[in-house]
Amino acid sequence: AAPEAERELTDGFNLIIDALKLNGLDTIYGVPGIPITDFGRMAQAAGIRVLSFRHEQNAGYAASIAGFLTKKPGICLTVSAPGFLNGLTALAHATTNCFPMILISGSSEREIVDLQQGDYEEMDQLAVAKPLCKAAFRVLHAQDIGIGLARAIRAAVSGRPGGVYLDLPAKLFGQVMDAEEGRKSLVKVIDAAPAQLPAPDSIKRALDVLKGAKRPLIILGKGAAYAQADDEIRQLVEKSGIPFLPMSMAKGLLPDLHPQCAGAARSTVLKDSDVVLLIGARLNWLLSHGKGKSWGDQPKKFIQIDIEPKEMDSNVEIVAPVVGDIGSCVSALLAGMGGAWQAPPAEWTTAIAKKRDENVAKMAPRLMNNNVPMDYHGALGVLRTIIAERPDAILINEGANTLDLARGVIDMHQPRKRLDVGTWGVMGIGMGYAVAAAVETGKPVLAVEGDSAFGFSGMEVETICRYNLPVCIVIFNNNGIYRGTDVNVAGDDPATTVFVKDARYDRMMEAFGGVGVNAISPDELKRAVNAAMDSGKPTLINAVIDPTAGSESGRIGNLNPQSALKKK
Ligand code: OXT
Ligand code: ADP
Ligand code: MG
Repeated sequence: AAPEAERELTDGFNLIIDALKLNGLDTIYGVPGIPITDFGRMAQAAGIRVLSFRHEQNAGYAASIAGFLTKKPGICLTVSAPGFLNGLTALAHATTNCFPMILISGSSEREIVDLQQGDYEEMDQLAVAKPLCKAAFRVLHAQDIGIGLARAIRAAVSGRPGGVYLDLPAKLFGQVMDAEEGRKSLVKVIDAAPAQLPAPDSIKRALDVLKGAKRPLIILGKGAAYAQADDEIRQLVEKSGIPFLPMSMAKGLLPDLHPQCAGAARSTVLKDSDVVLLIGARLNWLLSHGKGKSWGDQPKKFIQIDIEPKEMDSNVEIVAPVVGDIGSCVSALLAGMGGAWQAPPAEWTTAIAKKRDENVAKMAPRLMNNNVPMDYHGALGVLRTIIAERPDAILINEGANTLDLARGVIDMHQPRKRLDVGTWGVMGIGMGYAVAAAVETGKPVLAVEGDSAFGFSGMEVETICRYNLPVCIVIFNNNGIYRGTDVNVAGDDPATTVFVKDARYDRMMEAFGGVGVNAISPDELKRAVNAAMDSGKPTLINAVIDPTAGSESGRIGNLNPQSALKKK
């Protein structure tokens, strides 16, 4: 053996970088600081793209949506206690939405943390993270870095995807070991998300139920978009002739203008269907838990395709559970359908088409209005045309009215192009998603943001300018949350839902060298967005919206609690 002094050595810093690269994880979203500043520098020098944010929550949201878009875990890197906690909201969001993500946080010294002796940024991060993510691991020895990262990757992407926490104490980075031993300790994860084939019986059962349907419906959720089984899903829909309803982030999986799309007849298909095939969509609040008024009083049979067996019967009985990955399950259904398949009764499909055409016709004139100040429909009519002309652009959307109306008005034409607030209806995803969408796809990004929603991540416009990303932000500025007109009758403070009147968000963009535009009419908005999309320059358009135009909580006002005691 070579004498100690001549042996080639490596350390924790390099082993983490090597382990990430070995597994194709080539992008990190984070915020630097003790103990990970040098790690970020070294990772950048080693060819990993390291994007520095202004707040860890936004870096975390970026990592979460990178996971959704790529099926690889998005990586978020933070410092200890406060940085970790800032990132943790996004990790919990990733877990809730079934997006694969790994939050890597530096942490303080175990000996001091465990005796609670008051270390710099002391916190038992592993314990805090555990209940909020799918799995949490800590690596104490350099020789375990390879295995630690492998476990994190597998936990994030296999089965139902989710968030994983990886705790790296400061001391680990500087630990030195023999370079050859270090190389051998790394693990390239093979088949990180193995196909999970459905049981043949479950396929037969599902097809039997589907064959007996008079008014069948397919609901596509964001799990179906995530699965990237686009061709198989399209074949299933078209071969079966069954109308489909896309959940928000599944819009575009098949085009919204597809003749079988029932998006514009939502209430009709939920109420009147008799058999519902759920593909990667949960029967949670967004689907009224599969029961109650929105589902009508016709008896329903649910077939559900999901990779998570525990999802079955979560809210109502699932008569035909199909457990497996969506690609394998849909392929098996297609094979089982054989050559000929009886299309659903024309009575059903024409009833849906009628309702859809009515709703579309009702909306059409509102989208053409050229009102000043703009209302939501006038402004969204313009954006809808822009997305139709640029179908590969990515649309990011958050707010209340800004979210709910944009979801209905802006048709999507390609899979995974609509990214929004997801399962929690969370405000603050906007700028993090915009950065990751631009970085991961190289496509132009249009972020349609309520003025409140934007405020949760607004400082990241600096990040967008710094990396010169092709992001156009349109702020629907109605002076507040839901509306800009509330008045506080009890004192001088402004009402809780209103902001500074007539604020000029466009000037924030100019502060960092981006393009800022104030648009007061649909025509101005159209010109400004097209210019931004053509130039690819970071742009923020302050779209002035009538402060009276919105409604309380958008389309979900019914969720606000009411008290019998409330004064009339
Ligand atoms: O069939 P019917 O007749 O019923 O018609 C339906 C469709 O068929 C039809 N339709 C169409 N018609 C014609 N043409 C087309 N193309 C078409 N497509 C559809 O339209 C209707 C409606 O269809 P839709 O939308 O599909 O169906 P519906 O009934 O709405 O669906 C139900 C849901 C539940 C699936 C849907 O509503 C949904 O997905 N909702 C998501 C809602 C959501 O997540 N909201 C965000 C949270 S709200 C609130 O919590 C806010 N906060 C608090 C807060 C949050 N969230 N987070 C954090 C960290 N802190 C605090 C805050 C602070 S919102 C908010 C800020 C708001 O202010 P902003 O300034 O940002 O925004 P503004 O409101 O603009 O001021
Ligand atoms: P939406 O909000 O669009 O209705 P949800 O987030 O509620 O969608 O549901 C997504 C579902 O998709 C989750 O239950 C998740 O387990 C499932 N899922 C995610 N990826 C896959 C996959 N590759 N195969 C099968 N199911 C998946
Ligand atoms: Mg608003």
